[in-house]
Amino acid sequence: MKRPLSAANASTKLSTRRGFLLKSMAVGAALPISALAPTQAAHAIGESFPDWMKTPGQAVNEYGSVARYEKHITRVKAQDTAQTQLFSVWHSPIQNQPSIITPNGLHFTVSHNGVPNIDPEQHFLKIHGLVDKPIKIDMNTLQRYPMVSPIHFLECAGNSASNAVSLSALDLSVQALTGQVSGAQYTGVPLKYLLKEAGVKTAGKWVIAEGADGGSHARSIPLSKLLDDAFIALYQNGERLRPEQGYPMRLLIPGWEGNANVKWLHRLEVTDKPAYTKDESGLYSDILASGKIKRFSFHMDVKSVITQPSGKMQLPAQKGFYEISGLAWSGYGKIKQVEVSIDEGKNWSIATLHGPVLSKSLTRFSIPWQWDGKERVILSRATDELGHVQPTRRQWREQYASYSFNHFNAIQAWAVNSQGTVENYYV
Ligand SMILES: Nc1nc2c(c(=O)[nH]1)N[C@H]1C(S)=C(S)[C@@H](COP(=O)(O)O)O[C@H]1N2
Ligand SMILES: [Mo]
Repeated sequence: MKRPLSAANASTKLSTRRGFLLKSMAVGAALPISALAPTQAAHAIGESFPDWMKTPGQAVNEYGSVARYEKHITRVKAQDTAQTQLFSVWHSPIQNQPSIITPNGLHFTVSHNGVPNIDPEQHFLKIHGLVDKPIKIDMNTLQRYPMVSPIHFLECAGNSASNAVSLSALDLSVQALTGQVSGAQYTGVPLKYLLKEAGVKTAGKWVIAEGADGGSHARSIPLSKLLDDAFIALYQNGERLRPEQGYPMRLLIPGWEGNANVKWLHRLEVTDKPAYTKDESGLYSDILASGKIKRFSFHMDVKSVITQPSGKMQLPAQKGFYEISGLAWSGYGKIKQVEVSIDEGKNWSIATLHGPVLSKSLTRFSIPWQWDGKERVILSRATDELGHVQPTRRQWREQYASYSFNHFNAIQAWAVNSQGTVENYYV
C-alpha cells in the first residue's frame, strides 16, 4: 500500500485519482525485471529459490479450504451480548472483505435457539390460513420451481448497537462494532409463485413465517412485500445454505431487518393481521424519544462504514499514500453516492463506487488519500437512490430513547492519531 511520497507532495487533501495513476505508472515503468521469466528474475535479483519452487505440490482435497496463512480471518463472537450456546451472535470480518460477497463460512450469524440439524428428506413447507388451497411442499418439489439469483446484503437490526447506546466510543474493531452485516448471491423461489398457487383470499394481508428451530422463531410480514421481491432461498453463493444460515430453506426479504428473514422456514400462515410475536414486539422494536414504541420498522436504513483503515488497525507508515475503502448499503434500493471526509466532516469528497452497484446490496467504495501524518478523523456518508442520507450520531439519537439500540445507521468516524493508530470516535 505504501507509495513513495516527497515532502513537497504531502497534502492534507484527498489526492486525485489521476495524480495517483500517473505516479503508479511511473513506478511500474522503472522495473525492467518484470520483463524477465520468473527463474531468470530470481537470479537477477540474487534470491535463492523457496522450497515450493523446488518440490512437487500437494494433492487437492474434495472440498477446498482457505490458505493456511489466512486461517486467522474468522467470524468473532459479539462482545456486547450475553450469549449462550443457544442465543449466539457472530460477526463477519468485514475489515478483510474487499468485495460485496461474504464467503459462506464467514457470514455473520444470529441464532436464538441454536442451529437445528434438519434432514431435508423430512422437511416440508406449509402454506395455509386465508388461502383457497393449503399446500405442503417437500424439498424435491420446491427444487422444480423457477428460481431467481439476486445479490443482497443481510443485516441484523442490532448491528452497531454499542455505538448507539455506549456514551463513550468503545475502542473496538469494525468487525466487533458493525460485523452483523454480510453480502451474498442467493438462489431461490419467488414467494409470489407459491402464494399464487395457494390462492390468497381477499382478506389476507399478512403472513406469519415460522422457523423449524426449537424456539419456533416467528415474524409477521406484510403480504405486499412477499408478493414483491421476497423469495425462499435454497442456495447461497453457489452452494446449498449452510446450517447456520437456515438449511434447507430460509425466507429472504431483501433490504429488511435480519430478524424477519426467518431461517429453517417450515410454515407460512396467511392472516388478516400481524401476530405480534415475541421478536416483533420486544427485542426488535424501536423505542422513540417520546417513550412510544414503533410497531414495525422493517427496512434497514442507508448506511456505510470505512473498513480500511478502521478500528484497532495500525497504519504501517507515519505518512504517505493510503486507499480509504469500505462498504455501503441501503434497504430501500441502490447506493447513489458515498462521500468521505478526512477533517471530521468539514469537507467532503466523492468516493468511487466499484460496480456492480445493485439494489439492496453491499456496494464497495474507495478514495485515495495522502496522509500528512497529522491527527485526522475520517468519516463516510452514504446516500441512496431515494435520497436517504446517513444521519450523524447526534441526529440519530434525537429520534430514539437513550436505551433504544436497533436500526443504528449513523455516520461512523475513525480517529487516526499521529502514530497511525485507528480508533472508534464519535462526532
Ligand atoms: N428461525 C430463525 N430465524 C432467524 C433467527 C433465528 O434465531 N431463528 N435469527 C434471526 C436474526 S435476529 C437474524 S439477524 C438473521 C441472521 O441470519 P444469518 O444467521 O443467516 O446471518 O436471521 C433471523 N432468522
Ligand atoms: Mo438480528
